[in-house]
Amino acid sequence: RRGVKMAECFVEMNGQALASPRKRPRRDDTHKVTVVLGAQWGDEGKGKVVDLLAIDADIVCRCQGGNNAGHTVVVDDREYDFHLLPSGIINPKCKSIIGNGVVVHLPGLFDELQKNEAKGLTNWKDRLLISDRAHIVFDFHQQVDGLQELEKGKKSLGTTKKGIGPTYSSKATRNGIRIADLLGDYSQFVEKFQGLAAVYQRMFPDLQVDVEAELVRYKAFVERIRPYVVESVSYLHSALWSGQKVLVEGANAAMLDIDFGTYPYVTSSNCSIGGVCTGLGLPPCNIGEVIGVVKAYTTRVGDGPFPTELLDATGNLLQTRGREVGVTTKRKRRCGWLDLALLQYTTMVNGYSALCVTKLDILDTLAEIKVGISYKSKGEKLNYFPSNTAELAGVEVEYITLPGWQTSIEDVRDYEKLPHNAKKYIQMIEEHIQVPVKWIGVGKDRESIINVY
Ligand code: 2SA
Ligand code: GDP
Ligand code: MG
Repeated sequence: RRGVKMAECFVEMNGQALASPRKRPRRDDTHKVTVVLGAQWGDEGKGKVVDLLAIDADIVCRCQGGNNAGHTVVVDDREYDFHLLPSGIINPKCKSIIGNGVVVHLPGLFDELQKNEAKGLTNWKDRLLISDRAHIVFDFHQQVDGLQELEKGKKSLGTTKKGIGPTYSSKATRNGIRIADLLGDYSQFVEKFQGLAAVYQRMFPDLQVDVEAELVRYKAFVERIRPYVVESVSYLHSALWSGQKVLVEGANAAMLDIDFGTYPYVTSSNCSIGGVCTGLGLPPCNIGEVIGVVKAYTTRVGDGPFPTELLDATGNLLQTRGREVGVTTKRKRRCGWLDLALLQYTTMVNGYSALCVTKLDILDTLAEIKVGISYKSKGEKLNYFPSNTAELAGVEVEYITLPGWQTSIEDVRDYEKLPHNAKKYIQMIEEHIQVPVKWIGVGKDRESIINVY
């Protein structure tokens, strides 16, 4: 059939050509979504990048995670922090979808809406959509998260205690409760809730759940959320077919991915590209641009190995200049040099088509900047990213040292006007990773960004 156009193709039966040509049904591989993913341990500035790209989008979707995430958008000196809501919600033209892969704490969602309304968020009621397949995070999931951390003692993961792990556990155990269950026959919801609460009470005798009070509370949520709930797979696909532009906002980041991250010091969802497909019901052929958001240095909040961590004055300087504090928990973030061995690994997993390097301005004052480029273990250079926590914790990092630029780049908007050494820093990333840097963040505000090409 090579060389024969599809439309001219004849269907053959028993070796005989049929008289009429037919149009073959075709796969929707033309309407592609743009994806924004964290390329390190989170807090790279995904919120800001999503806000920038939302200008051209009709729909912005979250596909995984819950209100453990904290995404910041700064507009006209007003700082918005989003946890469950896609950051695109502040664009009054964008619809926002909370996809099936997200875990939703309903009281948290309504608090977040109220707080952002007070800051100026408007007409969200016409634009917010929640998948009926999304799982519900109950307060007891959050309490269990705290109890599990307590039990682990020194080996705790440093979770946000938002109930993310326990809710995804319920989902995998198949006794989780979805939005569709809440909106269906209430007596069945009651049964499921009682069953789930009883399971956790058996596992954690100290857990206090006032089942009756919770059921009254959730009954009130039924009509509050009903207007926003959709079967999001059909909704999204018909939007794509009708030519709408869809942006996907990854939460957390590749190194926190349950499969590819620094397990067990990870979150409980797939925060890499696969989570986009499973968390929204999108086939890989509909994935278009994949933008990796990379902080110009590295941060991590919570426990777990961090090969380029700086436990010295430079680490403190990055933490204070970068205002590296958790958006959800207010914990100080650990800081260190940029790690290209790590970035190479997440590039393999996510297949970035472009990078956005954020917070380059935070490096402005440094005379010299180090960058980790490879790992050695037992004297041998590694050609893979260690899966074993102890091996990763024990690697020796090989660094290169680059000269700093020691001048403020905050007001630069044109790539050519960046200091020579700042351009060298960006070029060095491109050369190592072999992915173009399309944007460079030079400040926290919406307009503090350089569009490189
Ligand atoms: P969890 O709560 O079960 O998802 O925690 C498991 C690990 O995942 C990390 N994690 C995060 N890391 C960076 N940023 C996150 N969001 C907040 C922010 C964090 C905060 O934007 O600053 O406020 O502390 C986030 N969410 C989860 C977590 O630290 C654990 O290591
Ligand atoms: P996210 O979780 O990836 O959305 O990132 P967070 O919002 O948790 O953390 C990123 C922080 O850096 C926020 O306080 C942003 O306002 C800020 N930020 C983002 N990009 C830049 C940048 O280019 N320069 C500076 N100075 N701050 C930035
Ligand atoms: Mg964050």
